[in-house]
Amino acid sequence: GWSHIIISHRMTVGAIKEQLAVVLDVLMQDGEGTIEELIQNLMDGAMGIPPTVVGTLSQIMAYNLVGGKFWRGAFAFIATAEAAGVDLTSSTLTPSEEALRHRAVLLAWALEALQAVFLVADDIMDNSDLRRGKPSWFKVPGVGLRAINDGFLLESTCLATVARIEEEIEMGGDLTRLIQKVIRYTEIGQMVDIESDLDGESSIFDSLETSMKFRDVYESIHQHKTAYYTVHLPIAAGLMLGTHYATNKSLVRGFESQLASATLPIGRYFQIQDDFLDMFGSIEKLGKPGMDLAEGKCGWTLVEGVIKAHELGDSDGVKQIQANLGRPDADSASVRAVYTRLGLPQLYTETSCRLETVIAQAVSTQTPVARSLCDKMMAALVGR
Ligand code: DMA
Ligand code: MG
Ligand code: MG
Ligand code: MG
Repeated sequence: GWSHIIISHRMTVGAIKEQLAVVLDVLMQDGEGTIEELIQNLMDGAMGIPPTVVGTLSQIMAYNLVGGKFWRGAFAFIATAEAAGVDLTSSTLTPSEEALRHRAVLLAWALEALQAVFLVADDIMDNSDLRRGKPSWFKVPGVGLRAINDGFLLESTCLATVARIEEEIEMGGDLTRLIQKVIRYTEIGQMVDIESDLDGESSIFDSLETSMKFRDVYESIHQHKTAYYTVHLPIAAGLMLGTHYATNKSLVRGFESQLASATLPIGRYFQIQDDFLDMFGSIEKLGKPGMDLAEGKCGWTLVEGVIKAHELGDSDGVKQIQANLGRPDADSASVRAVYTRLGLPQLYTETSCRLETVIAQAVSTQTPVARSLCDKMMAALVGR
């Protein structure tokens, strides 16, 4: 399993939790000031903007950027620091290290703004009422579908902030190209996610053979909608910024595909957890309701659940899942009981262990800094 590998890299679940707490402190130190700066970047060149608009923007950002785990931002910060070889959480930084810290904080918030766009849109598409324990942005009274433009603004906030970092230190556009690529893949993933929604009529219920075809579909969805922006982007973006600081050079061409051989499986691991917890986690802990059954999501839980039911010849189980899939009035508790009878929680543990071995292998071929970052990401995920 992963635990001995984490230990061999001297990164334990406890250690990463401590580091994340320290980093989050730094990132939140002047949250209001950072939001103000994000808004300045967004508004750069715009004229005659009423002050109320700025006030609304800061509400949008305070609501949608804060209150989550801030993992993506924290990992971008850690990656920047490790690539630069500077402890950016230290209280004694030189002026040039201080400038790097400031940019690492902005990068972290920019990536959280991007995460916020995807969540605002995702909750509209998935019909989710709750996010991070409070109403989804489009469900907030008075917001509704203007959330669409708010989402565009959050995306522009990310791009404008990254563009500014790149201009100031002459990074040459690598970071912007990376983010644009990641946005594109995430959008494609969300498109495939929506298009692949299933209901009781789906061929997944026909036979073991037809159900197995859906494995490739959810793997592709996971890779595109989640792995790029959740795991690959924070690490790759931080590496770009920190490396530029340390060497005044860009990373070599091809570094990203090498990195992706580890970050993408880690991202798929993340989304398998998300799919599993959608059915087996608690709303209190997750801060969001499980919508995947009612929405008919082609995810790990449904596909592996139906495959297992076919394998075990549990036609009653197949029928129960079929009767509830894609229905707004879906009875989660009874479907959860079917999944439990089929041994899905055990399968989840086995699948996670197997994927941990695959990931450990991919991580072992990375550069030392990338290896350390991937280990930390895994330690954080294993412990969640
Ligand atoms: C997550 O999909 C992907 C994006 C791009 C937000 P999801 O609908 O499973 O996310 P959640 O479970 O958080 O609604
Ligand atoms: Mg979704
Ligand atoms: Mg969703
Ligand atoms: Mg989910």
